[in-house]
Formats: sequence, structure tokens, C-alpha cells
Amino acid sequence: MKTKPYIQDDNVLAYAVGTTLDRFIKSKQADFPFATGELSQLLRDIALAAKIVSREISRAGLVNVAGAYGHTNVQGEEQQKLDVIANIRFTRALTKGGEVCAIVSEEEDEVIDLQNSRGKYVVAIDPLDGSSNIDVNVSIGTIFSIYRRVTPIGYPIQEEDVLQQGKQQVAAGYVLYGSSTMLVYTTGFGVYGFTYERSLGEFFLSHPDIKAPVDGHIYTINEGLQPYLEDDVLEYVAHCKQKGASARYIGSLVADFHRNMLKGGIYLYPGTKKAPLGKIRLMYEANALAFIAEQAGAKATNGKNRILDIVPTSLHQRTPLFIGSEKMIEELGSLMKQIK
Ligand code: FBP
Repeated sequence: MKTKPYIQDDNVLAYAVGTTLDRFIKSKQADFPFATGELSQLLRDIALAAKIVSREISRAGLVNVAGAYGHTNVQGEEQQKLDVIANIRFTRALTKGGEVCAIVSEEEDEVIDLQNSRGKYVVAIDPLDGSSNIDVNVSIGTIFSIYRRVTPIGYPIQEEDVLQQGKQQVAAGYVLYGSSTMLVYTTGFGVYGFTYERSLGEFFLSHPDIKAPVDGHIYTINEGLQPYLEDDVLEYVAHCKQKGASARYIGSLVADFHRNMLKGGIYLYPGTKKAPLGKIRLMYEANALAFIAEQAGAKATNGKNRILDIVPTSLHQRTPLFIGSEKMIEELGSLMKQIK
């Protein structure tokens, strides 16, 4: 029987759509001879929940999911309906997937023990970041950290399984619900960004091997905090202004972080005279973004230590966060030392 070899046809009539997240995860899994596919499946579960949440957000104004839910969460913040929806969607997907034994969520006061006798992963998640922007159609996000449990599989969840340092993460990522929906993640071997093609229901690789510019011209801080800022931070902001840097502040950590990662810049949510530990949560905001930042060649600190070295003591603890281009973080660091 006559056969012919397949030759890739780059006919413009059928332009290549690119690499799907699923194919990419499979191809990367092959890099790890002992990989069991569980982490791959976990990433797929997160992607599925992200698609559903993206749909809910995109039609929030049409179906009654805008506005407050009428409860406050453990942080004392008023929960938005979409906070609750995102929390349910991600928790359900992580439970159904079967790879996870425990979940730490911004919307849950305690650790959710899934009593899953075969789950080896612990997930810390901020289901919907940027609460103040939820109802005004400004970019918001989801942030997640993945750890391998420390105690044997099947044992009751222990504190040591959950309160792990950021440098123990096996994967971390965020979803950005902006003009397009993107999923960006790392497993410790580079940072990859995928854009959601809603009409096909697929994430496609759009930002391979993201590297943050070493220096930048954007500083991101809520200047409304000025009366409560410490001298060293005030000095650094003045330094940025002198350098002619531009102020950009969306008020959604994921969106501000993403922009600064791609364009070069620094995000500052410092400790203030009012809140010495600042606002950002270590376990499900700072740790994940710090892992991604370092994988992209950027840096993340609390002003004294590397975020990923901080030993967590409680689920919802806050930390000052300075994250961004390497040179800008170093400049900030040396200024802080001078002033102290
Ligand atoms: P949540 O919305 O998940 O609580 O996250 C905190 C956050 O909204 C960040 O996304 C954002 O960078 C910061 O707080 C904004 O704080 P502020 O309103 O004080 O500037």
C-alpha cells in the first residue's frame, strides 16, 4: 500500500493555533522520569476551575453575582458573591481531582482537610484577588501555591504539612481575569503564560519562558498610605519619582504584578504605622508570586528577608511585600539599609 510521510502544512488558511496547556503539561512531564502525572492533573484541575470562574466573572453584570454576599471572612473583609463562587469552584475542582489532601483558602478560616487517603499535595489559594475591583470590571485574579505534604500519605493533616516555607513550593501560579484570561505558572523550571481562547475552551501557550526585565520604570504603591508610610519607603518612592518612573496602581495584586513582570517595575505593599505587617497574606499571595518572580529573574522581599525563606506561623499571616525587577529591589534594599 502506498503511503506518504506527514509534512506539516503551514497553509495560512489553517494557521496553527498553538500549544494547548494540556499538551504543554504532558510535554513538560516527560522531563521528569519519575513523574506520576498527579501534579499535571492538579494543574489541569486548576485550569478547569479558572475557565468556569472566568465565565462567571465575564457575565457578572448579567446574572445576579455582583455585590456583597453578606458575610465577612476570617480577615474581617466583607465577602463578595464572586469571592464565594470562586472559592466553591476551586475547592470543588481540587477535591474532585483527587490529588489534594488539604486546602488553605483566603475565604476559609481553617485548613480544609479533604481526608483524601491518596492525596499528596497541599494547595494554598486566594480564589479571587483584588476584591475592591470585583464589581467595577477591573482586572482581578486567582493566586495558588502547591506543596507536597510532609507527613505520610493518608495520615491526618498536620501543621507541618501546611505551614511550609515558600521555598518548599513544587508549583505556583496565578490566573488573571483581564482583557483576556491568562494562566501563568511555574514548577520551578521557568515561568509560562497561557491565554484562554474562550471559543475553543482551551488555554494556549502565549508567553513562553517569561523573564522579567532586570530594571524597570514603574512603581506600584497605594499612595493613599503615605501618611502611614515609614521613612525608608517614602525615600524610595521619592527616589522613583526623581528617576522619572511612572506610578501605576490597579489595586489588584495579580494585575499589578503581571504588568510589572512583563514591563519591569516594583510593587510595594509595605508595613505601615497603622499595619506593621502590611496587608498581603504570606501563604496564598506573597509566596506564590515570589516563586514566580524568582523563576523569572526578579526578586521578592519583606524588606529584610527573602519572602521564600519566611517560616510561616499562621494560615492567614500578613507580610510586607516588595516584589519586582532585580535592580529596583536591590536599590530599595540598599536605601532601606542606609536609612535604618
Ligand atoms: P484580596 O483582594 O484578595 O483581599 O487582596 C488584597 C488586595 O486586594 C490586593 O489584590 C491589592 O494589591 C491590595 O489588596 C489593595 O489594597 P489597598 O486597597 O489597600 O490598596
